[in-house]
Amino acid sequence: MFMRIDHVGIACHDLEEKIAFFERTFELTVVAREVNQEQGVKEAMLHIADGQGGGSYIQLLEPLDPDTPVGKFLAKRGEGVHHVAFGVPDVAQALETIGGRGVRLLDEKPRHGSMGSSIAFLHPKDVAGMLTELVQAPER
Ligand code: MC0
Repeated sequence: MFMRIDHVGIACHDLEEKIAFFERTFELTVVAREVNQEQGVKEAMLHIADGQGGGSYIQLLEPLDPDTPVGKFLAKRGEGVHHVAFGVPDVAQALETIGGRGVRLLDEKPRHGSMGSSIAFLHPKDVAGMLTELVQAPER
């Protein structure tokens, strides 16, 4: 079902400061930036490698507001790994299969994600405490 780790999402207070840190320290490059109002984030994708069905990235996330998923996470836990996203061939199909196995779906239908992807989240309490995202990369 999973083809690759698409990205690791990291919650941070100051996006520009963390981009500079990741570029300087790990020699990574920002390949996309986006404001996603629906998800309440300002984000940047830093490319790591190309994999099956798409790339893999570090995703830096700054909340647009304290009352958003990432804003609440930062207030409760501070900066750190917010979620892990796995590349799948078909998000809608994966949701149906995984939901049928008893995992709570935070999204019943795919939503808009980074770089034109379709995404959906699974409840962390049903996945060993890990907020899990499914990602279908756009057709090329
Ligand atoms: C909350 N919890 C987490 C967590 N966030 N556990 C692991 N990882 C996280 N990131 C835990 C809390 O500690 C708490 O456990 C329980 O889940 C309920 O959390 P809450 O603080 O009461 O907050 P809720 O219930 O309002 O929301 C949590 C939930 C929410 C995961 C359902 O954040 C959500 O729907 N997230 C999916 C959307 C999202 O995260 N969007 C932002 C990234 P205890 O034990 O304390 O009860 S958007 C994105 O990344 C896009 C742009 C993309 O990739 O393309």
